[in-house]
Amino acid sequence: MSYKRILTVQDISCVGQCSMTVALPVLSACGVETCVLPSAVLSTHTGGFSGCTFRDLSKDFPAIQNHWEREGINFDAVYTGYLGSASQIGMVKEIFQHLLTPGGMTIVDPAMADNGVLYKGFDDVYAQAMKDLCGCADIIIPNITEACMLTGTQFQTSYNEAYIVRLMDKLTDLGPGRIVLTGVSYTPEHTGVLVRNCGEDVYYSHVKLPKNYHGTGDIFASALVGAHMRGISLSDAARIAADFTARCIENTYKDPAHWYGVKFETALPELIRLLQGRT
Ligand code: PXL
Repeated sequence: MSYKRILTVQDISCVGQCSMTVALPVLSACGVETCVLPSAVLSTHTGGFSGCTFRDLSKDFPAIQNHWEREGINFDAVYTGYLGSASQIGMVKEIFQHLLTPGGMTIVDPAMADNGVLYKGFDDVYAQAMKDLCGCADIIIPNITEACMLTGTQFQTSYNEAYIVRLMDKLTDLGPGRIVLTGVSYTPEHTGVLVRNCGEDVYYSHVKLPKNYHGTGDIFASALVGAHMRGISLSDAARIAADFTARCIENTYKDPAHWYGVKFETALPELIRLLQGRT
């Protein structure tokens, strides 16, 4: 297996088991060297705690990028998640242009919304800037809410396959070569992911567990990116990431005190097992 180096750009939510605090361990478990650029530091994530602190780190980006360029540091992939501000998104585009190895990959999880609404602190200007970033990416990993916001589509809680295919077509029109749409659920008992790879759609579904948690989108995206960086095809990486995420939820939902995230650490051995012998 070749050893790849990735840069992930997302926030540090100090408490909450999401974004950077899951991306770093999950990518490391996948055997990928993981460098980090924190977009912002928050005391907790914004979903369920009240009064969290927020420090945008955009001002540090140019100096960090310059230093890396002087050192000749570059990356096989840049993977972005929750970003600090609309103006920071422009800085991320600079990073895409200057810090990738030739043929390096850009992967954008437009982490900004769920259940039909934007996360606290984001607005239309941010959503428009994210749309622009998605247009520059090789792979995007939106959920259905984000896909609707990126494409100006009315969000629906119930839908059919034609609605989802139309959504995928509109996402394709934005420009990314490959799309992994998450949370695609055609029956109440199942949920899944739809992967569009070079015009071909592959759907993978599994049993829906009884609770939703913050951070599971980040866990899915990190495992997907880590598995794909090992050389596993995007659709197989999506299966592995979906099975891993389901296991994280399974290991958590019976503990009502653990409401703010999933106990992903307990499922890391399962992720490593799913990857074994694959590359
Ligand atoms: O998991 C997405 C996420 C990441 N970072 C922060 C968040 C959220 C979701 O609410 O609030 C700070």
